[in-house]
Amino acid sequence: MIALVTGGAGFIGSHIAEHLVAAGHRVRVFDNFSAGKRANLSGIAGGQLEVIEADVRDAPRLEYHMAGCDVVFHQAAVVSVPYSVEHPQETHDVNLQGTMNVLFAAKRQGVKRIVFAGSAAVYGEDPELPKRETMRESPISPYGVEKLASELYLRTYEKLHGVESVTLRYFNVFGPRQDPRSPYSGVISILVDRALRNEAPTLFGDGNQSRDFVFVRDVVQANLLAATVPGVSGRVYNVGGGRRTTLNELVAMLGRVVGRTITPHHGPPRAGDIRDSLADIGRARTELGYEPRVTVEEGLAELVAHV
Ligand code: UD2
Repeated sequence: MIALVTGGAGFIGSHIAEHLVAAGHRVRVFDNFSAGKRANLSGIAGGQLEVIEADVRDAPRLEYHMAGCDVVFHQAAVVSVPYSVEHPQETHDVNLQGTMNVLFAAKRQGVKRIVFAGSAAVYGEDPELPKRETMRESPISPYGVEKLASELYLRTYEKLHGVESVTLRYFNVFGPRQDPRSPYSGVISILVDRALRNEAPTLFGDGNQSRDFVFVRDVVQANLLAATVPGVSGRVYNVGGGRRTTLNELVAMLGRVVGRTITPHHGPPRAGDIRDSLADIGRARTELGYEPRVTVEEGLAELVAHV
C-alpha cells in the first residue's frame, strides 16, 4: 500500500513509518519538523520513503501529497495538554483544523481509510476505571476537546460521505525516540534520561498516581490493525497496555533495569493531573485482534538499551 503518515518524523509516527517500510509498503512522511526529527527516520531504508517537510495547516499541500494514497495515519499534533491550555488557538489550528484538512483531502482524493491518533484525554477526570469507549467523554483541556471534536468529525464523515476512519485513543505511550527534554515530555522518557545521567528524578506528588503505559511497538500494531481489519470503520478503540503502574513502581522497575536503587525527589502534585488512568482494551482485542505484547519492564529495558 501507499501510506501517508502525518507527524511521521515524530515519536510514534516514525515507528509507524519504519514498520510500514520494513513490511514493503511505500510511505510518505508529512511533518513540519517542529517536534519531529530527521534522525528519527535515519534507520529507514531510503527507496520506499519520501519525506515532505510541510504543515497539516497547509491544506493544499496536504491534499497534493495525499493523491494516490491508500491509507493516512494521522499522527501530527501538538501533543501537550498544558501547552493547549496556554495556546488554545494554536493547538486548535493544528489539532482540530489539521484533522479537518486531512479529512477533506482524504475524501477528495479517495483515500481508503484514515487511522487517527486520538487520546485518553477525551475521558477527562471522571475517576471511574477502567475507561471504556462507551463512557461519556468529558474533556477538561483544549487538547482533549480538539481530539474529541476530531473523532466526531471523522465519524460524521464516515456516515455522511463513507470516508473510512478508525480512532485509536492512546493512553501513555512510551519508547525510543520520545523526547525527554521538554517540560511536557512523557514521564518515562524523563525518568530514563535522569537515571542515565545519574540524576534523581522528581515525582510530582507521592508517586502513587498510576497510568496505563503502552510500549510504542504495541501502538504500531494497533495502527496496522486499524488500517487493515475490515468492517471497523467509524469505530473508536482504547490503545493501552490494559494494566496500571504507579510512578513508584516505575522507579523501582527502572532501578532493576539499570542495576541500582533510584531515590526520587518529591515535588508538589502537578496542577490539573488526574490521579489514575487505565484502559479497558477489550474492544480492541475483540474487534481488531490487538494484543499488547511488551510489559512495562521489558519496554523500559529496551528503552534503556536504546538510549
Ligand atoms: C498523558 C499524555 C497526554 C494526554 C493525557 C490524557 C503523555 C506524554 N501524555 O498525560 O498527551 O493524553 O495523558 O490524560 O503520554 N510526572 C512526574 N515527574 C515528571 C513528569 C511527570 O511525576 O518529571 C508525573 C505527572 O505528574 C503525572 C504522571 O507523571 O502524574 C504522568 O505524566 P505524563 O506527563 O507522562 O502523562 P499524563 O498522564 O499527564
